Amino acid sequence: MLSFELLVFTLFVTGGCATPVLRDTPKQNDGQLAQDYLHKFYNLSSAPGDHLKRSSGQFTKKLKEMQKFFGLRVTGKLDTETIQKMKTPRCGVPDVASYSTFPGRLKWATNDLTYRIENYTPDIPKADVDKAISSAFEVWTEVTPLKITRIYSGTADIMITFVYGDHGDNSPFDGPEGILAHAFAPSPGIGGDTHFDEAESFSTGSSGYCLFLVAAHEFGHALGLSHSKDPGALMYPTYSYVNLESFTLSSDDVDGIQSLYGPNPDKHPQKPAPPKTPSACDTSLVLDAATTFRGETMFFKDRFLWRKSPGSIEVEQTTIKTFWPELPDKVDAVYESFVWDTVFVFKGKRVWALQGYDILQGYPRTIQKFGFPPTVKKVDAALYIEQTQKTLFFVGTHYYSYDETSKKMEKGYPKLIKANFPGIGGRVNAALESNGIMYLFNGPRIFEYNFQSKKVSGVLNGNYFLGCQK
Ligand code: TQI
Ligand code: ZN
Ligand code: ZN
Repeated sequence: MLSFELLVFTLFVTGGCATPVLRDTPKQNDGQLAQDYLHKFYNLSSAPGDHLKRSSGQFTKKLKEMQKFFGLRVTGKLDTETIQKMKTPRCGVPDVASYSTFPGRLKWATNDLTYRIENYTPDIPKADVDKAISSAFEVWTEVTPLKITRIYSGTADIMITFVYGDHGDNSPFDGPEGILAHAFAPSPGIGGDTHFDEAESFSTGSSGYCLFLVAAHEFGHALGLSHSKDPGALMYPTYSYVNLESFTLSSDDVDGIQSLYGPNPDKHPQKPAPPKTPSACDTSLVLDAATTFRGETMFFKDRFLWRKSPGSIEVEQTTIKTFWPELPDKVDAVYESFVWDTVFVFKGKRVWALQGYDILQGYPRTIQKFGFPPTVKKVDAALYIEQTQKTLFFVGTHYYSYDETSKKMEKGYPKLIKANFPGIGGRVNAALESNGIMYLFNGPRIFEYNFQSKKVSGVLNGNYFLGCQK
C-alpha cells in the first residue's frame, strides 16, 4: 500500500541534492528561519502583516507536521533539535516554479482508464457530482492521449468514494478543513483511487470547497503528478477558488502531464494556449499595480501578486484570490492609505477597501466617491505619499491629488504628468512610494523620483523589486 507520507518522504531523499536550499545566514534569526522553512516546505501561509506575530496556530500546526515528519519530538515549539534540523542542508524543491512527478515517475501503463463513483456526497445533487467528476477528468484528457471511461460496477482503475475519518487505508481523514481529499499515485490495486473527506462541505460554486477543483487536483495525483511550485498551477498545493468559466490548466500543469503521457493527438487548434505564470525574472514585465501593505510590499500582475516582507529577501508569488477571493483579477491600481490603515484596489469604475484579509462593508463602491469626474473610466496607478498624506492618481496623461484626511480631491488638478514628472513620457501603469522615494512604473521601466523635487533619481527594470535570482 502506498501512502502519501511515504511518497512525500521519498520525494525529498531522492533526486539530486546539489544545492542546499537554506543557508545558515547569521543575519537571519531562528524565528525567521523557521518561518521561511515552513513556508517553503510546508506551505505555511500568513495573512498580510503577519510577519509581526509569528505565533499563529498555522505556524504551530505546520511546525508539528515538520517535527512528525523528521521523527522529532512533536512539541510545536522551536526547540534546538528542530532548529538544528531546519539548518541541515537538504534537498529542496527547485526554486524555479515547476511541476513534479512521483519518485520513479509513476504513471499508468495504458492510455485507456476507467473510473467508478462508488457513493455520493449529500452536499450536492448526484447529477452535479457526476458532472464535476467527469469535467475534472476532461481537464486532463483534453491535453493528453488518455481516455477515461466511467463504469458502474466492478473494479475501475480509479475508484472514487466519499468517506469520513478512518476509512481503512492508513490515511484517516481529519474532519472539516485540513485534508480535503487524497488520491493514490498510479499503480495496480489502490493506485489511482481517490477519496474525498465527507466532513468537508463540497459545492459547485465558491462556497465551501468546489468539488470540481478538488477532484481535478486529485486526478492530477491519480494520473502521476505530484505538487507544483508554480502558484498558477492546479497542482500547487493551496486551494484558491477560480470561477469555473475561466478555469484552465496552467502551462505548467500541461507540461507536467504531457511529460508523462505526451500531447493529445486529436489537437484542438482553436484552443488558446494554457496561461503561463508571470515570471519575476522577466525584464520586460509590465506590472498592473504596486502598493505597500502593512509594512509589506505587493506587486500585482494578472491574477497574481508578489509579496515582499520587510527583512526577508524572499519574494513570494501567489494569487490575488488566495487572500481575497472576492477581488477581481487584473486590477488597475492599488494604494495604501496610512490615514485609514486601508488598502484601496481599483478596477474600472469600482474600488474595494481592504484591511488585512477583510473587504470593508459597503465595497466595492464607484470611484466617483473619490471625486473623479464621470469621464474617468479607470485609474492607471495610485500612490500614497506618507509625508504629505496625499494620494496621487494617474489617469491617462494626467494625475490627480487627493487629500486623505479631508477625503477630497485637491484644487488645480488634474495636471499633466509630463509637465511635473519629467522623463516619464506620458503614462504610468503602477506606482509606489517607499522610504520617501516615488517609483513610477512606465511599461517595463521604473522611474525613481524624489517626492519633493520630483527629479528623476534613477531608472530600474520593471522586475527590479521581485527578487529574481537569475
Ligand atoms: N490533500 C492533499 C493533496 O491532494 C494530500 C497530499 C498531501 C498529497 N501531500 C501530498 C498528495 C503530496 C500528493 C503528494 O494535495 S488536500 C488541495 C489544494 C488537497 C489540497 O486535502 O490537502 C486540493 C486536496 F491544492 F487546494 F491545496 C485538493 Cl485542490
Ligand atoms: Zn483514503
Ligand atoms: Zn495535492
